[in-house]
Amino acid sequence: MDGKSATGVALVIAAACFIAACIVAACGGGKSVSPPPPPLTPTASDTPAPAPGPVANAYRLVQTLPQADFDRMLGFAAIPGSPNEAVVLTQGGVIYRVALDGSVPPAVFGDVSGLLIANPGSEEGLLGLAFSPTFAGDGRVFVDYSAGNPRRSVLARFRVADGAMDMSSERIILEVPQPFANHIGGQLAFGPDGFLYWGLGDGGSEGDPQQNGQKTSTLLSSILRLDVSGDTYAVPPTNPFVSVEGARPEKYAYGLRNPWRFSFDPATGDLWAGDVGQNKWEEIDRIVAGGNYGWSIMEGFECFRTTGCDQTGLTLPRAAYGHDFGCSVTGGYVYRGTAMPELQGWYVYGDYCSGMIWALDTTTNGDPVLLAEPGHPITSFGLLPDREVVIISFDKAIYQLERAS
Ligand SMILES: [Ca+2]
Repeated sequence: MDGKSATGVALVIAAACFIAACIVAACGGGKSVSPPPPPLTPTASDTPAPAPGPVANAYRLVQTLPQADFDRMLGFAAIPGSPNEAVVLTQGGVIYRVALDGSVPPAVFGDVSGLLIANPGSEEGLLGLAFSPTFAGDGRVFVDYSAGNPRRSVLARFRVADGAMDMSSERIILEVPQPFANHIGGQLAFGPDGFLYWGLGDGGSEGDPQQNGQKTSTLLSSILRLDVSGDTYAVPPTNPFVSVEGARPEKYAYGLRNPWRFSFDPATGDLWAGDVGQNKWEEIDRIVAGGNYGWSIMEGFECFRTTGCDQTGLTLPRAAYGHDFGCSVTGGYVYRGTAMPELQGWYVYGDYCSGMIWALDTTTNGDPVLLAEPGHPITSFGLLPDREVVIISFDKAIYQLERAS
């Protein structure tokens, strides 16, 4: 997809269908919800923020790492122990190794394209990667990809040797059937507890037809937490559902529609996710153990079900925005860099369809602040070794935020 062509509204919506979990929502719809929409930031309180924070619309994006100009980039990870190197993920399955100072040309780090489902849907492919927290010792890297026959999400481990993934070293850790080709999830991240967190959407189609959102018996609609320090995986005994009859013990949190991108605050270890909405609301959630984030009873702060909207036990979003501001949230990172101190402790995120970028203060209940609206189709965010944030886009470029004046 040529990002430059994606400036028209129709093309932006069409582009959204490549990755956005609101694909069916954007192109189909038909659901109606009777209650009036809540305000865009219903969690806003009258408590003033203790710090000045960012000034609205005072930022711009500048391209960085221009050597990373690959088709369909959707992930970025600094290589542990290599302060000048990162990997860039492409949906088609090739993972590139990139020198941050541009001193050497990019090289192929790994290639799972031959493992992917034939004729993948627009949301399928290589979708996530995480380096082992003990990478220097074990050389392990974990990836999520979409496989076929039957359609499924695969969590696999590879060994890195001589600067690249040994593709013959694949070890399948866990596979999850995917009934449809959308709402795949795919994010992988290690928490400060050393466990691997894996995001999975509701199984797809539209409106949660299998009602996976509220099932504790499925691995879908969840963020899983796995101990992958051994040869395969084990369930951490402290996982919240290990003692719940009929529940999958791998689940860490659920009621998520498509937690496409999530991350841990590098300072506090808190887990923040962007959960992609259906027809109306995109949400930011602070994920806690055992949390039920409401889908498909709720979409954002609003009832999605027209009957039986029992909100007992549900955790509502930290923030939500309506589809007049986008159509598919891309979760980012809590800023812990130094270049923009006013953003310290603010969660930076964006929208794939509108290209808008916001930040919200993780220490208050204040309103999100619009940082910039450059219009790029943002697929992911990443962290440089110095914790500065990069923004990954389907227009074949990587960007960084900077103050416009
Ligand atoms: Ca929710």
